[in-house]
Amino acid sequence: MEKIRERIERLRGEIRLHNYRYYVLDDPVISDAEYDRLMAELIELEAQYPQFITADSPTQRVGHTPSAGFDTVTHAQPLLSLGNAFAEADLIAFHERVKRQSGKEPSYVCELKIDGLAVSLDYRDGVFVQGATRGDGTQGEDVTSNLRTIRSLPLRLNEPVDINVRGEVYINTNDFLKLNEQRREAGESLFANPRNAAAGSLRQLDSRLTAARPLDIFLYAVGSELPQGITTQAAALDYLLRLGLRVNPNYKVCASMEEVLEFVTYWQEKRNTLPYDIDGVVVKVNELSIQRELGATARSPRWAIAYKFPPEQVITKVLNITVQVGRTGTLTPLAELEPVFVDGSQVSRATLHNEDIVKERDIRIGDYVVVQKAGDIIPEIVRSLPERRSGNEVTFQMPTACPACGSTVVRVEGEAATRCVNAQCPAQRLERLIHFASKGALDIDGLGPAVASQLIAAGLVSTPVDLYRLTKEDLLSLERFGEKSAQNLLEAIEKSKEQPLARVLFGLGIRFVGAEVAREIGAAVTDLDKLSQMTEEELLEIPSVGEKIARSLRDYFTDPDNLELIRGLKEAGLKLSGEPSVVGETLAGLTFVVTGRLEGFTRRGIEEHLRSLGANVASSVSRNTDYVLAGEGGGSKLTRARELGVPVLSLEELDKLIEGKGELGD
Ligand code: 3BD
Repeated sequence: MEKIRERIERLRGEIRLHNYRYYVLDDPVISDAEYDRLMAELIELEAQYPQFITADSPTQRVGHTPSAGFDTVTHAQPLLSLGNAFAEADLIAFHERVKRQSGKEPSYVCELKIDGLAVSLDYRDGVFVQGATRGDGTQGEDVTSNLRTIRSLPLRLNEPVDINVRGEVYINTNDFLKLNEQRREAGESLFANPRNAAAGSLRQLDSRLTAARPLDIFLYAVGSELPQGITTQAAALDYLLRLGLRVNPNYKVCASMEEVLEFVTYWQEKRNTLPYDIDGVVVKVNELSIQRELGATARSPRWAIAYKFPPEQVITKVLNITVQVGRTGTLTPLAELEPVFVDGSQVSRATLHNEDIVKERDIRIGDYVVVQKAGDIIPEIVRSLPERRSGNEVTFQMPTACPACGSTVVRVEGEAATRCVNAQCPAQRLERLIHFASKGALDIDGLGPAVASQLIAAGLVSTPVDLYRLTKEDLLSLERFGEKSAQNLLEAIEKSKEQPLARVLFGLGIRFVGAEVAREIGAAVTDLDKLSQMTEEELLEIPSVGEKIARSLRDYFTDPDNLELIRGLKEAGLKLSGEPSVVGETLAGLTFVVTGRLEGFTRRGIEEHLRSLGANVASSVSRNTDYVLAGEGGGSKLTRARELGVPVLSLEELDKLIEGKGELGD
């Protein structure tokens, strides 16, 4: 018996070593077949002698029962954020600040910024015991079983230490393409990019599914006390590697800021040669003593900064320019593109905004164009390449009739938008319904674009009022609806009757009445009937309501169809009354400073929005500031934020932050 236990131990030791050689050092010393034989023998022995199975055995990577949800884990040491640099000047300013605050001339370690998901791993006596997602930095989700399936994550380290390490879970570009190909064949939805695929995989409740996903990991930091004698970040990375953890080899110790800038420029150009996505470079003060002197703000260390690469620009061809009809009837030209990968996801269409922009940028059907992603998500055409024209390109003409209903379109003098003014236009009806049910409006779960089209196509719904007359039989007559999904949708519709006036008002989709303005109106006016009878002068007294909005509201409430709609909603039992704006908790305890122009918001509007989510809004940047929300033209506040290492967010990043807090996950 003792012999068998020894044999098992030996096999485990060998397999661990080969895992390390293969997954961590990328330098295997035996063939796959030999490895498989060792593994097969271990599996066999453990099957015969289950009393010898231990959790850190290389056979024990996959759990068995899917869990109901993830437990919350409070990180012993919070996972900090990183301040951002977008230009060389930001890195130089960072360097100056480091020198000034520490009185020393540090060296730096540059690391590639892996575009994955930050995780925290705990080892006790060298055995992997728990792993969690970063979450909000303070609390994350316990994804231990899923992390255990990652082959390059050692279940036992080379030394029996107690340690917390941080790293990034990601998926290789090639593995991502293969995974999506498999999903396409299986008729499953595709992941937009490797990052989303990694996030979706790590958050599977059934770790057997995770095990089938090609997740990988790089470690870059120690969250617990480091052993004596390790005095630099470079030595810490070396230590991680010695323990058996996977460290990205492309880091560099730089003696000066010039070398840092060289590293950044080099990888900005060479990022496409890597087998995984990176979105920048993390620059860290190398000397731990200087790191300690500099310390951290509430959110991020003063000794590190993330340089974010500028958006990737890719050339592709405009196959066609089509026109989409929005909910207010606006006709938006859309470029249909030859599909290309930009910053890790496939792009096949880009908005051209309006007629003038198409003219200004001289974008023609058949043109080669430069595409980039604006604010991370929405692809945009930067310019056309007239030098590549063949002469067969076709200039775009805004149609004179609505492509959805055929009625004449109008363009008001001084406005960029061309609009279909037929309120009965089916395309508008659909968009209005989608908008009515959307998250910021009535928030009807399960009523997205696909279901909305189904309802309209089946003739069951034409205006939002019809939603409240839907029966279970109606829904069951639709494809893909079962007993359960029908019941859920009816319940979601019923629940939406409780939504306050502001949301209903926003949901009506009145021109120029965005979520912010609707909130202001909802706080000032007690019910919709009253609002519908207010004169332009009275409307102008509401905060945020200027002449343009007042006129739009008047126009809306003069239209008999709209009055009919409102009557219908009232009869259906919607609350339709105002209530003092409710303060949410999503951003509770966080202090924001706003600077620059933020598209679609007035300064007051955005501040209100932040406050409504529980945030404090301050007027100047200090050590107490958690985030600076910056639009175009932010000046001294931005500089100050960078000096203090306060993270700077764009509107898109704010949305992501809110989403991340509202519902953890991808
Ligand atoms: C990487 C913080 C410090 C230990 C704080 C200096 C913000 C994601 O490759 N070092 C890296 C990478 C990320 C890092 C640190 N080094 N923090 C690092 C990092 N080589 N990606 N991150 N993170 C990790 C984050 N994640 C989600 C939401 C907000 N912040």
